[in-house]
Amino acid sequence: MSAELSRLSRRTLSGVTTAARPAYDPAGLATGIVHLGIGAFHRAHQAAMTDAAPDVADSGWGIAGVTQRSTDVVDRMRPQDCLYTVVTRNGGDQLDARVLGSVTSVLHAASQPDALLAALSAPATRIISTTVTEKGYAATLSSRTLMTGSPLVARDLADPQPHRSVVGQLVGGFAGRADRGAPGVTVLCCDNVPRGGDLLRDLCVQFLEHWSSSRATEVASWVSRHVRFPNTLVDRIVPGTTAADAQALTRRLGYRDDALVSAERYGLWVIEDDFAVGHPRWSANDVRLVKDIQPWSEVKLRLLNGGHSLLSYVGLLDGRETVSEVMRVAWIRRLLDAWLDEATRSLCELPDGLDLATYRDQIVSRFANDGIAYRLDKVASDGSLKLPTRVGSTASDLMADGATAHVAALTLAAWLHYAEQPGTVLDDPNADHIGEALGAGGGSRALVERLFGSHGIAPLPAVLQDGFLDDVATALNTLRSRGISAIARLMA
Ligand code: CS2
Repeated sequence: MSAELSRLSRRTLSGVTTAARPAYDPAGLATGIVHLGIGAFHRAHQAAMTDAAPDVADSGWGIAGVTQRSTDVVDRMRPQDCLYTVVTRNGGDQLDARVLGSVTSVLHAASQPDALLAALSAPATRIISTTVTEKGYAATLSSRTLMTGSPLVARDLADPQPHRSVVGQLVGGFAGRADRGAPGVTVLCCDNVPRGGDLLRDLCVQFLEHWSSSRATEVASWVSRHVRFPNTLVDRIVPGTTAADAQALTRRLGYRDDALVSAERYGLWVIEDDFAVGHPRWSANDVRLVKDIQPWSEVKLRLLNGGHSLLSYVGLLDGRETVSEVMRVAWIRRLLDAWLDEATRSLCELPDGLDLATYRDQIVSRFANDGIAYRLDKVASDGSLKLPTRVGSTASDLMADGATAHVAALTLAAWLHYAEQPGTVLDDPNADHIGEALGAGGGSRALVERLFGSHGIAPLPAVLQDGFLDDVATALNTLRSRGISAIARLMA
């Protein structure tokens, strides 16, 4: 049926009556931001907040979105002049739909390296932002080091105009800016990586140290003088839009939109106020500018993201499919409460202006939102990268204080037990190594060591190496011998 409907574009925009339309003329919007990784999350989060900024058009804060290798987003957005709809729902049948015009173009990095480097080094580009997921930085997160041997990084290190890896693209852009005498630029890392701005700066510095170009020293000095890397925290639950969901929404909206994104209504972006040359006048409801991100990011990564991970592995072992579905299982809800208590106890400092009790209630109702279907297997992906920062950090602050971290231990054990189920196909950059570790035999403690030991696949800090890893092995033994119903009984 959607083939008969007109497709969203600048030509058809004036006919849209079922969704709010941009408050400015998208055709005249100039570009001031280049975003690496224009997936659903960016479109529903940073691009939506920038679209709503009152000076988006006057100050030229349009976004050139970059997709790395797949052309899927290009095919979805270019025929629509990069217009797309964000649908937000808080449960029930009510929805709020908005057409956004803040994306001005979509570039395909693999086939358009020159256009990419030109956009990154354009004098009008004042912000370069990234959402490429934890694995997209080609870094060992535990030691915060660039994987100089990874194929894309290695090729970029040998190239005077690097453009294949994310860090190579940034450095290629900086070199172009230095050449053109372009102004400085702010880099915003918008992934769930603690102190992601500091990480990206360190990775760029490491790249420059290994770069074969004779310009490496000159560009390094330009970067230290002209580039800011404030840390940020991003928060909005954005499940991928399923075909069935897209079809139902198309019917309600009355036009075809192949780039539509659905998300929850809640959205928050916290950014350290350290910009090289300005930023959009984002609404204070959307964006908080702060001095130090650390307390914000610890609260969110531990309570929300850690809670998500716990629900995903326990829920999958219990045969469930979505986050809102597991929230209706009474014992899992109680387990989430136990996690929220544990994660709260681990916090060293609370963010200024955040009411923790309200934030906690919000997490529970956001997870229970049945207006969005967030699949547990999506949250379960990339556990080897996600778990140390969400759950390992919680456990290490608790254990350093002499406290226990039982729910953290159970979460890690549930991940391993989920991974070893016969039907599981792990979506994780370390899937091969994890498969080998699972196949190596030797009992639960040995497996836990291969995963989380100091030289393991997802190494945890020294303070967790003894007692805590024993707790993970004990929880794994319980799951192996008595299954997930043992935990259900414990929480009854
Ligand atoms: C989730 C996050 O998939 C996951 O790992 O925990 O994507 C989460 O939905 C976002 O960080 C919410 O801001």
